[in-house]
Amino acid sequence: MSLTLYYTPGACSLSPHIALREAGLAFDLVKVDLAGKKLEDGADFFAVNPKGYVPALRLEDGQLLTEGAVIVQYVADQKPDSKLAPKAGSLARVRLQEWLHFIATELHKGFGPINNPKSTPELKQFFRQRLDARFQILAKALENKQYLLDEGFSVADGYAYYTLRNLKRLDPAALEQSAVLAPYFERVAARPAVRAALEAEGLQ
Ligand SMILES: N[C@@H](CCC(=O)N[C@@H](CS)C(=O)NCC(=O)O)C(=O)O
Repeated sequence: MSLTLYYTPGACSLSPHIALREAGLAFDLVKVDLAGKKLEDGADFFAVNPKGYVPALRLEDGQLLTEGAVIVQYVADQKPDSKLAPKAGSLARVRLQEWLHFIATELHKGFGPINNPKSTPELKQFFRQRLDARFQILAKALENKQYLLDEGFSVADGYAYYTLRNLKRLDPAALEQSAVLAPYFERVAARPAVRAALEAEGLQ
């Protein structure tokens, strides 16, 4: 059995999708309709992943791995030569985990209350300002740097790229006007593995 990534086009499953392609691993893609919780063949997605969300990665032994920030580290560790993550147990690895956790909890999940139709305009404004401040932290870290880790492109950059796509959709000017985040976004987007992932998901 080969690796299988359960994904939804443009969702946060794009991050492990990028990691799988950057690592050069063989894998299958299975599309999930998140609204209907169904696979393309009509199968119940909850039967695959009881959590009901993407990403989920079926491993070669049949186990299911969930949580994007963890899946990308598993993928990186399958191909250490691809240098998508520093060695497990090193402080550099903990720094990567620090970024992945920040991206997951502050950037990725920071969009939820802004996009939630039940949020009042005041709440949306509060969460929008907070999210902008969090993206400033990302921008500050990327000043004079190509990628988040000194070692070069890592799985954290693939995940950060996904959150910047969300920012671009929410407020294109916020990304375009950032002298740091705009070129970083283009730099990641130009990577062959990222372009291949976007094309496979039918995205631009
Ligand atoms: N804790 C999960 C959250 C993943 C997540 O938010 N997935 C979204 C797509 S970006 C989803 O599938 N949402 C559907 C739902 O929650 O029902 C992770 O970090 O991987």
